[in-house]
Amino acid sequence: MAESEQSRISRRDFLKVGTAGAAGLAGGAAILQRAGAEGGSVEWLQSDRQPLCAIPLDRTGPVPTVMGEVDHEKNGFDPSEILTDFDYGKVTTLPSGQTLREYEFVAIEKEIEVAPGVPFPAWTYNGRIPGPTIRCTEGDRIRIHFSNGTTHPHTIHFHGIHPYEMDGVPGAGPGDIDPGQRFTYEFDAEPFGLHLYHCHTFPLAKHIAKGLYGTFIVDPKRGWPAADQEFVMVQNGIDVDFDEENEIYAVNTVPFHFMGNPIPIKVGEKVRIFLVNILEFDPINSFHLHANFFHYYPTGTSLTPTEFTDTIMQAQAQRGIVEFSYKFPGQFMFHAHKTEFAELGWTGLFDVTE
Ligand SMILES: [Cu+2]
Repeated sequence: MAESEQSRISRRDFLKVGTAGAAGLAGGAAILQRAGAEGGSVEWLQSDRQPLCAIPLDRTGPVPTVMGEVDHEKNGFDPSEILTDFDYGKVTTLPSGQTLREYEFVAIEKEIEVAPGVPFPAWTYNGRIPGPTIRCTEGDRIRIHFSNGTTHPHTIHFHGIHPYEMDGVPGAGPGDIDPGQRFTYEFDAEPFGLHLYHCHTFPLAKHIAKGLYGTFIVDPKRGWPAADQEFVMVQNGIDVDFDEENEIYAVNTVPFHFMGNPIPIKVGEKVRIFLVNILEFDPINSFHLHANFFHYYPTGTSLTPTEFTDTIMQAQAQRGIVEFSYKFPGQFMFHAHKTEFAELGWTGLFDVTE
């Protein structure tokens, strides 16, 4: 093994710490144990390469989880609120009768507490990861006033159908939007479905991994079939120590958030999840629902599901609509069935009650 490889602490070393102990770690990760608040063992995964990377894990329950909560208020967003935080923009009507939705987007450099005690120097749209969930109807005119308040060039590249100069890539239209500059992206929302947007400045992986992405929902003209609850879940990960591997995985950024904060639903309610995968550095992600099956609509571009299953996978930028209802009450897990990701944060619970 090359010296440089020996001195690296991979995410797999993080995983090993919890099972085999620290003795065999090549990279110098240390495990510190102390008594947990409720008598259990708490492990602090600590890398001596990046001293800030210490994640307190509680393995006393049936599944590992993070101890404590991040400061959602200071972060400026809460993963639970992102579930239902649909942004319909400032709505007016154009002379043609077309609905116009306007949004203000600002790229902001901001430190985000991605896990308790773990700061991450993020690049964000409007101070949050993921950025605002844009929600509109097929055929609406979308106008995004974008300001770059950071020290690096950025863009917004939307998935969807739009003119070349609105594609948000270097060389097209205004290309990179430089620090302090402003540009308005404008296009008609099509096709209906579940889409996303992200920065497309190079190096692309870095600009995405730092946090510049969000969900873009285009409702069909006649709407979706009725649902009792709708949730946005953005599958992502955080490369805490900048080694181009993720150390933690999540939906809506904070690992294990929905273990400590289960999502309440009722038996028989129809639940719709807008599920997006923006995970950088890993080729695939996946979603598995416990004790249930769901209908899956890839990209949300058809009202007819392609699958009735309990597990789907998504490559980066793939997304789809997941619909189900629960037959029995209980606390049911949902998680990546890439189980390594599940144990590094991509695990949550639905709290299903009568
Ligand atoms: Cu960027």
